[in-house]
Amino acid sequence: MNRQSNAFKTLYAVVAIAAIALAVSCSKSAAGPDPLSVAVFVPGVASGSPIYEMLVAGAEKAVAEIPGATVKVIEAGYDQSTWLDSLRDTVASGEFSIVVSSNPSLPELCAKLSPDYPSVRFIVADAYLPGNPAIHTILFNQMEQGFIVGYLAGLVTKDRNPDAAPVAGIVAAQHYPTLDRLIRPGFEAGLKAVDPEFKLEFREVGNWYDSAKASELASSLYGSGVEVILPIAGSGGQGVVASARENGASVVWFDGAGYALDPEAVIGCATIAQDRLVYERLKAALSGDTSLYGRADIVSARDGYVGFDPDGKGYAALPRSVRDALDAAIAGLKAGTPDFSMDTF
Ligand code: RBF
Repeated sequence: MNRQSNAFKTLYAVVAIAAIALAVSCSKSAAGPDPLSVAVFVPGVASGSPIYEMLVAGAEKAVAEIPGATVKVIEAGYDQSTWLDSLRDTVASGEFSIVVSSNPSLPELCAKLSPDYPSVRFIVADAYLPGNPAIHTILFNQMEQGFIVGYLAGLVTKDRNPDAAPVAGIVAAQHYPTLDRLIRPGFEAGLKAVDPEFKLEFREVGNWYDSAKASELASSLYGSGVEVILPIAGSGGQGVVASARENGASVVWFDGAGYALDPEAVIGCATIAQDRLVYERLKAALSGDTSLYGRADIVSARDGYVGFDPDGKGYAALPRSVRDALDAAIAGLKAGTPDFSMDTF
């Protein structure tokens, strides 16, 4: 009898302790992570990819301006098959209220994890997913961005080789929807606005870092008479620049920081204001603006998020007539001609 009542006492004690532990852990998760704690999730490696370097810079600037806010940068590396697990580790740490990222494939991963981590909010640039109450996405109108450098590539090619069959190149890491549906068609539209006879040569590297392979692909294009190539290859794009330098040919660059790679080979850079965009959206979120979530915005040349950086030696060295024609085309684009505006993607 005595032994039995002791056993019951022990059982009660165990149940009571378990209940207290459960209550404590519940109250902890109900309180949730620090509302000013931010993770910047880089799906790749920041160095060498301006779109990611600007993501980090924009987020750090926003956090620096909000008293008490903190930021941690997490680089997930180039193996896309590991991104979901890295993102899960990030949100499951319980450390972060806001995860900021940039990549077209990210919203789907955020949407998968979100139901299990309801207190976490996601801001994803360079992406499009409407209607998820935990996720804000912003897409750049990259048809405009492609058009700007396509037009420049067309002008320069015709200026240097007026009698040759007009051709230009893209060296891309891989196929994905924004490339296939916006960047490439925009680039082609720019070329054809100069001369409807333009042909586009497209080559695929297979990853976002192999500059040796990108350089090989570029060299064979330059060797076949291509004058200007657009790399969409992350840090692999540096191989295209190296090949252009060796072949006395040219590169048009995307996103930002292009001229720093080579003062002569890089003749133009179509920009996105990713750093300003990330700064603005994260600052709003940290200031308590919850209206962002659920929204999928599209930003464009008209509102200044897509443009052109003229401040490079390679651009300054182009003939005046080419630069004037590009200026006119960019002014036209901002005024809506051609009209690449889009409400959805
Ligand atoms: N762009 C980069 O500059 N660096 C990268 O490492 C990179 N990785 C990407 C991975 C995936 C799966 C996808 C869909 C796109 C990636 N991009 C990367 C391209 C990026 O989203 C954007 O389209 C280009 O930077 C042109 O603005």
